This record gives sequence, C-alpha cells and structure tokens, in this order.
Amino acid sequence: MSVSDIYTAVSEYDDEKVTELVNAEVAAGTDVQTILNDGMIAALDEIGRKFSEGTLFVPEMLMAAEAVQAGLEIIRPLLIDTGVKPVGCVVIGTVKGDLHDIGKNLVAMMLEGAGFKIVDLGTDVDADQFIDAAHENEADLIAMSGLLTTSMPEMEKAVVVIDEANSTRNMNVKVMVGGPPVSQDFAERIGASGYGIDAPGAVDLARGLVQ
Ligand code: B12
Repeated sequence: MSVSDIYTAVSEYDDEKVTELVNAEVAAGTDVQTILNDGMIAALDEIGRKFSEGTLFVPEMLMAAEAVQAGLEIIRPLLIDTGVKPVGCVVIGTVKGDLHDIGKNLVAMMLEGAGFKIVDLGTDVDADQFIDAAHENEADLIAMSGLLTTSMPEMEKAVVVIDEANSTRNMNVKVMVGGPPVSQDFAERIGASGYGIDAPGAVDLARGLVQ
C-alpha cells in the first residue's frame, strides 16, 4: 500500500477504493499533504492533461472529481481540527459561470483549520452574492476561486463592484483570488489584495491580510 495506489484509484474512478486507501494511509500516519498532493491532486492533473489531449472527456473528469471528493471527506476533519477562536471571517466561493469546487473546498478547509470562520457560498457565485454575504457576516476577506479562463473577467468585474460596495455600504473587505488561470500579476492588475497558489498559500495570504 502506498500513496501511488490512491493516484491509481482516482485514475480508475474508484470511490470505494479511494476511501479505503485514504483511510489506510491516514491510519498509517502518512502526511495529509502528501496524500492530497501526490495521491489525489496529481491524479486530477493527469486527468486534466488527458482532457486537453482529447483522450478523456467530461464524464471521466466528473467521476475522477467524485473519487477525490470521497477522499476529501476523510481528510476534512484532520484539516479543520481546531479549537481556536476565529482569527477572521472569510466569504469564499467559485465565481459566476464556474462549477469547479474541489480547490475551493480545500482552501476553505485549510482556512477553517487555521482558525478562520468560513462562509462558503458554493459555486457560480456572482459579485452581489459575495458582497451581501460579506456585509451580513462582517467578513474580513472575500476569497474567489476560478478554474476557467472565462472566470478571470468575472473576478475582475467582481473586484470593481466589491470596491464600490466598500465605500457605499461602509465595508472594509479585502479580496483574494486563486485558481490555475490566475497569477500574482493578474491579481495586481485587477486590484485584488492578494493571490495564493494553493491552499497552504491561501492560509498564509489570509493571515497576512487580516493583520
Ligand atoms: C475535475 C474537473 C472538472 C469537474 C469539476 C468537478 C468539481 N466538483 O469541481 C467537471 C467535470 C464538472 C468539470 C467541468 C468542466 N471543465 Co473541468 N476540470 C477538472 C480538472 C480535471 C480538475 C480540477 C481540480 O479539481 N483540480 C484539483 C484542485 C485541488 O486544484 P485547483 O482547483 O487548482 O485548486 C488549488 C489551487 O488552484 C488553489 N486555489 C483554488 N481556488 C483558490 C482560491 C483562492 C482564493 C486561493 C488563494 C487559492 C485557490 O488552491 C487549491 C488547492 O491547493 C481540471 C484540470 C486540472 N488539472 O485542473 C479541469 C479543467 C479546469 N476543466 C476544464 C474545462 C474546459 C471544463 C469544462 C468547460 C468542460 C466542458 N466542455 O464542459 C467544464 C466547465 C463547467 C463549469 N461551468 O465550470 C479546463 C479549463 C480550461 C480553461 N483554462 O478554461 C481544465 C483545465 C481541463 C483542461 N486541461 O482543459 N471539470
């Protein structure tokens, strides 16, 4: 048994096997980040590559995502096992038009584990939904995830509207962005407060932004 078996089980869309193997690795004391990165995320990357090549299609991507979700269910309590008082509140969601949520869920889990209160709006979230939730929860941060290139203009539009809401609705919420098409340069160009490359990066960024 090894983490590469998890990679294989995700590649074979075998939810039950993923559940069994992730449980076994956790019980054996394997580092959670290794299970995540080398087992589950690496397999999704390979699926994505095959999708680009045209050798796999949407149903296969979906089945692989479901297998990863099964593994995340097991890891979730380990990532959010915290008794600390909230260090800040983050409203998180995947932007309008985009239904990918695995990365967003991971970021939410790790932020929760780092002591943030999380308000998760799910996927296909528009700027007004982000703003209303941030206002209602007196949030410090809005975290926007996007996997599609078409999510980038949505993020840009949302940042403009959030900036306006900060002055008109007496709010002071900062915006962080992430997802594969997004970069530090892009974040700066659209006026976001920060960009994080992965879930641990999101935690460092959020900590810095709430100080
Ligand atoms: C699984 C998957 C799907 C699943 C999603 C299921 C789900 N519940 O999420 C399904 C089948 C639904 C799907 C659909 C589509 N998909 Co898709 N999908 C993928 C795939 C294989 C994996 C994505 C994933 O979960 N990665 C693992 C997670 C953990 O990584 P991540 O999201 O990048 O998140 C990490 C970081 O980016 C960062 N992060 C993420 N969010 C945030 C937010 C903040 C604030 C911060 C700081 C950090 C951060 O931290 C995360 C954890 O470390 C990718 C390929 C790939 N390698 O990415 C294609 C991919 C994203 N999909 C793609 C496409 C084209 C589509 C479709 C348009 C296909 C179609 N023709 O219908 C549809 C779009 C549907 C829609 N409207 O959204 C393309 C996007 C191309 C592009 N640049 O626009 C990709 C890249 C595949 C490819 N190689 O072409 N997809």
